[in-house]
Amino acid sequence: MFSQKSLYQKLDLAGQWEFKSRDSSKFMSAKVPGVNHLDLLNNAVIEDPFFRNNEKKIQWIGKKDWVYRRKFTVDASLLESDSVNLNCDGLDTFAHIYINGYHLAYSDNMHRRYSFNIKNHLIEGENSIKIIFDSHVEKALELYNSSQYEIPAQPNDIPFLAELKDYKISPYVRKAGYHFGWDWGPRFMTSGIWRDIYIESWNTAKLNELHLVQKEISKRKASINAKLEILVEKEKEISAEIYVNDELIQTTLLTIAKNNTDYQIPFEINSPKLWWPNGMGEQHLYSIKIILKNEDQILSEKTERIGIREIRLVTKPDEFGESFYFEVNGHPFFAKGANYIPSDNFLTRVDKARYLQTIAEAKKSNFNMLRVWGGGIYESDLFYDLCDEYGILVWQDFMFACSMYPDNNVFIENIKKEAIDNVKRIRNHASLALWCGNNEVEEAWRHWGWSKKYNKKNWIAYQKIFHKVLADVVEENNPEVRYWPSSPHSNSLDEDPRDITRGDLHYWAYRGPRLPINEFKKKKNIPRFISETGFQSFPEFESVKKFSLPEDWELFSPVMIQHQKSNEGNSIIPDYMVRHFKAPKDFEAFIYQAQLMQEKSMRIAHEAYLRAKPYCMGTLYWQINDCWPVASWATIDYYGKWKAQQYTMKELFKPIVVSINNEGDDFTVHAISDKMKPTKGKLVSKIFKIDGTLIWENEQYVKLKSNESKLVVNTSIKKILHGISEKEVYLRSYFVEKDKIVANNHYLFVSEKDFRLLKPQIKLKAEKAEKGYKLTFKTNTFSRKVFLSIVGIEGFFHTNYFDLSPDRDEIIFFETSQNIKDIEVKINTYSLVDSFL
Ligand code: BMA
Repeated sequence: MFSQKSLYQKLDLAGQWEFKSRDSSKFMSAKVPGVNHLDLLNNAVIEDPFFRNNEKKIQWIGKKDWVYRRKFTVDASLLESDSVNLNCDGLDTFAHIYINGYHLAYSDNMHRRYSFNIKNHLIEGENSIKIIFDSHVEKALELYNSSQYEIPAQPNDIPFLAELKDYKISPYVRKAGYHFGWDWGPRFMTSGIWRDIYIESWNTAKLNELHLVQKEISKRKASINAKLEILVEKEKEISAEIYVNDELIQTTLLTIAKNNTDYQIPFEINSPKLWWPNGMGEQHLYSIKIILKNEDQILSEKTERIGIREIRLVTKPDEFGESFYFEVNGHPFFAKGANYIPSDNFLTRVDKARYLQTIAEAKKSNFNMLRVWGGGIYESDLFYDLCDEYGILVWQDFMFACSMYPDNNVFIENIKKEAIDNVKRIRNHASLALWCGNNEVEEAWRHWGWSKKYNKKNWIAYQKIFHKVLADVVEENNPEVRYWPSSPHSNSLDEDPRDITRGDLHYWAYRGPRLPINEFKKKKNIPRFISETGFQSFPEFESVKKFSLPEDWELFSPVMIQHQKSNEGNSIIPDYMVRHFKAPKDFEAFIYQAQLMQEKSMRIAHEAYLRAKPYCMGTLYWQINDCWPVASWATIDYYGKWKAQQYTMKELFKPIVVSINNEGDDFTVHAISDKMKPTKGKLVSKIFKIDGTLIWENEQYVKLKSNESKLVVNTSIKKILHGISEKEVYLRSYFVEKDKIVANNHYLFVSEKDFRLLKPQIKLKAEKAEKGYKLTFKTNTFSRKVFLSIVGIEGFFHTNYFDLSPDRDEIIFFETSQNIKDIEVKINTYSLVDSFL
């Protein structure tokens, strides 16, 4: 990266290390970045932690101290530098760092980046580094016991699993919340060097941080203020060269002084191309490089990639309460997406391919936003880079979830530094839309009985951390991005966070009293912005097979229970299924129906949110991904398989949606546009008998404004049916734009269990196409939720779990790099009727 003349050097310490538990005498090979569970797995000390009940068997790992070490060679030129630092971008968590036997530092926050001056501790030639990780469990217990009052912890911190009695230690430790267990996640108390570790040396000055603040954006130019944080070793006049997409556009002289780290250089980009979220335009990105030079010697350089855009969260009083919507480059838009949790319990397994898959699939599913949820991690640089490239905005929580937190100076200082580190690291990304203080902490205090049960000092700490410390960090380091104290939150601590007329809302109220799924669409449950709601299901049967054995294939087997972390999950899912579906004939059918149940409830919810536009202006459902194979709210399972709901979200997040609803005797059809410009088309609605006989037809020309939800059809079903049973008919509505069907929806007027499905004969014709196969399906009778699968072949069905109507062929693309002999025979079609007949 640097030319010969650079005075900056970097010595990477990643790669091969050795490790052992402190009480063992034998070192084994380790990989850095990594975590001890993976190193133990690679050395065959433990079995796959995700298989069957293995989670229980390896809780001992968190109770031990772990030692990591390696040797490295330093040459004279590095030692002669003005400054030599050891940088640790991620240590999980309580870590003693030794250089050549010298105890250099102790760190206690997995979310922070540390930099230590080590110039005086290195020698020319061979050196050693050793990091000892104290047991999280032991260390956290010390902190737990030193607290003067009880701090309520997230309900999924399951201490008994680790034989910790009822000591809930998670609030005291700055380690990813989900590592302690969650209602979709196991408890694995990892230790290790989980992000980059390297030595860097420089002379005179180092460009430590670069903040690119967009001042004014017009068609002609974007004015940008480059704020430089420079670590100065020698006072000098140096030059700063600014490159835009590798072209030198400006050189500025800077007089750097030892007592000053902050410098500013304004510059301009002519005729800027704007950055837009997915679905609204292109994702133009500019690479901005700044090189600090002393005459022709390079001192230090830094590159950041930005998108020219303005993002605002608009919260202003209106006739209903207060708006809550995002605006990009002056255009309000409906936020479409989901919550994102870390994609593995062992974080270093989430490699480039895995990130790329998730973000590319979010784009493919017409998302424009993801919420990085507060019980995980501040994501990797790669995650945000991909979000920039794919147009996925990021609602970024700080890493606090469902707990109260300590209020002592050491803790507060620690989280402040954590917040500064991460705000500085993430703030230049085009995709960053919002900083949010925490997940459900205000909600927990006010609605989970905590304010009555626990010491009020918890609430004082809350206000300090989330209304002062973190708010100030954002104000000082990233004032261009809005800070929102909690999710859900209304607009001040005087208001109820569950207020549906302002702020964001998590809707989970159906769970306790098990309210009917139609509750989702009731006006009283539709907020201005839904930042969580969801319904649990299981990964598809082929995925279940990967973590279990045939003897486990039963809902209440010990293994299936181990892979269901919500204590009410296995009773909620069947409870709702019996209301809507006929009894499944076997375990595979059960899993398939559970996915349909999830899809059905979330379709009802999301169609209602879309119909309620522009009152409601966004939905980030819970949750897109899993961190291990489990029953959960995820719509894509741990192995990357899409559940039924993911396909539905892809449809419902399209620019045009047709939504069907019925209350009482009437049914309605809405046409909903998410486009930035007005559009027009034809809305066709047809009611058929199961065998495809047309009973009723309606065609309407519709003009839609930008972001409009329009009621087009409102009529009585009884009048149409003239005595034909509702159990034998279905409605198909579709929107035609320029001769093309752009949205399509099917509707039953009764529950699936009452619908008179017949065994269909589904015919498939497959033709080879570029990158896969074109599949044409025909049926003789209406088929509900056709699930396509093909065992043993890597590939992706662009549509799945679809309704197939005899009046029309369904053409589906199967993407695969394989040439498949007899594909028509190998593709399995399974529809609702197969799950009970
Ligand atoms: C939400 C999240 C998580 C949880 C999910 C499902 O409130 O914030 O805490 O996993 O509910 O219960």
